[in-house]
Amino acid sequence: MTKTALISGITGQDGAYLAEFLLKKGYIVHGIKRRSSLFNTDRIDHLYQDPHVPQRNLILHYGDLIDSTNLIRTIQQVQPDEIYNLAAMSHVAVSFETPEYTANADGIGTLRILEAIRILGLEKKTRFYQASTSELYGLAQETPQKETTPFYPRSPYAVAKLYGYWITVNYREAYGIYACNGILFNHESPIRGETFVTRKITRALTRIKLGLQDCLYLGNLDAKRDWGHARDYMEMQWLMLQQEQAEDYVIATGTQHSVRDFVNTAAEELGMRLRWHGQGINEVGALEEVHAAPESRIIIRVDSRYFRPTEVQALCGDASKAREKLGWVPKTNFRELVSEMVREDLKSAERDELVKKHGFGVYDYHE
Ligand code: NDP
Ligand code: GDR
Repeated sequence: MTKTALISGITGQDGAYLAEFLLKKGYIVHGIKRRSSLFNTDRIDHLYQDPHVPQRNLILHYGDLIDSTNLIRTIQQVQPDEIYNLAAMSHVAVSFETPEYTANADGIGTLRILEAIRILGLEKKTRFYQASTSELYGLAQETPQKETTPFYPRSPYAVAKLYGYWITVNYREAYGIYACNGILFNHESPIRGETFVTRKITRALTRIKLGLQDCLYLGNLDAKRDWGHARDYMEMQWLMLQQEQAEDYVIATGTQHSVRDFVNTAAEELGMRLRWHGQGINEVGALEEVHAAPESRIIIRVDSRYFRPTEVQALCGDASKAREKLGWVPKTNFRELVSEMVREDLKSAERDELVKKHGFGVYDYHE
């Protein structure tokens, strides 16, 4: 029987990969997208189907996690077998500037969907996936972090997600809803948002290489993360909803790299040789690119505006439970991830280079 899934956050990185994955599995996929003054469906344009086509298997609905009536109506219309709650204000640094909105969308937004399931009497029909995060561990109490590691959130984003995590557990226990938390560690891809550090690096270095940008400004170069490929993590989200019992799982690669390692690996992929000046997060560090220019020049600077009031210094996950119970292992290693991101950003930088060569403006926006 054909299954129906509803994805909130379908226009985001994970939403796009998950929609593609579920469509390949034969699902009818519904997605919630926000109204925006510009088209915001770039990441799913290759899956898009004209609304005038009668038998569509990808259907988009306008909506917002801060609008309960909209969520209830959409869920009532769709009657989904599975809901994947991926929508969130997902940028940790921005959450310090918009803490109330973040709490509303990321915390209470989760409750709104769970309540909609209850109000509509779908507790036995609809399975629920919550996009939880390694940021819950924050000031990590043990390394590597697993399902039983205590939480210590370090940002308004992480605190909002903590509420989302526990309300999911609570609705599972209180009302018997099949509801799971995937505690996912950082996962990246060529369609990662441009202001997350990995994409910011691959995008900037490729543009610097082609002379489209002068300098990349970064914050804490010593932060360490467990970076995986987003594509590898999507099957897990689905698998979690196909088990007999709803449970929570950590998804991670188990390897850790610093922001500095990421920069070095991306530069190597581009054949750029970097010389580092300065150490640590409190100094103004500068890098010199000694390959492309006749004289060496500074191409990366540390800018304290990218430091966070409270930082998560290091995270590394232990996904043994997912491996043992769900048979999951990540397919892409760190080097392959960086290489793919660099390759894709180089292609788009080359397109911009061509545009510039023909006399049109190419603009850069530093957040
Ligand atoms: P993105 O930021 O790429 O996508 C977020 C999505 O949520 C976008 O579609 C965005 O819409 C939508 N959205 C934001 N606010 C609202 C709102 N109020 N109502 C409805 N939709 C909204 O995030 P990712 O794809 O990377 O992450 C997916 C989820 O997984 C998020 O919940 C994130 O917090 C979580 N997560 C991500 C990890 C990662 O490393 N990527 C790791 C662990 C958890 P729009 O396109 O209009 O902005
Ligand atoms: P994170 O990802 O906060 O882990 O959240 P991000 O890429 O933003 O930061 C990772 C680390 O890099 C440091 N950093 C910088 N970060 C950004 N964005 N920009 C910079 O210039 C910069 N310089 C250094 C940060 O301080 C941090 O330590 C991501 C999001 O996808 C969340 O939604 C998700 O829950 C977690 O991953 C797991």
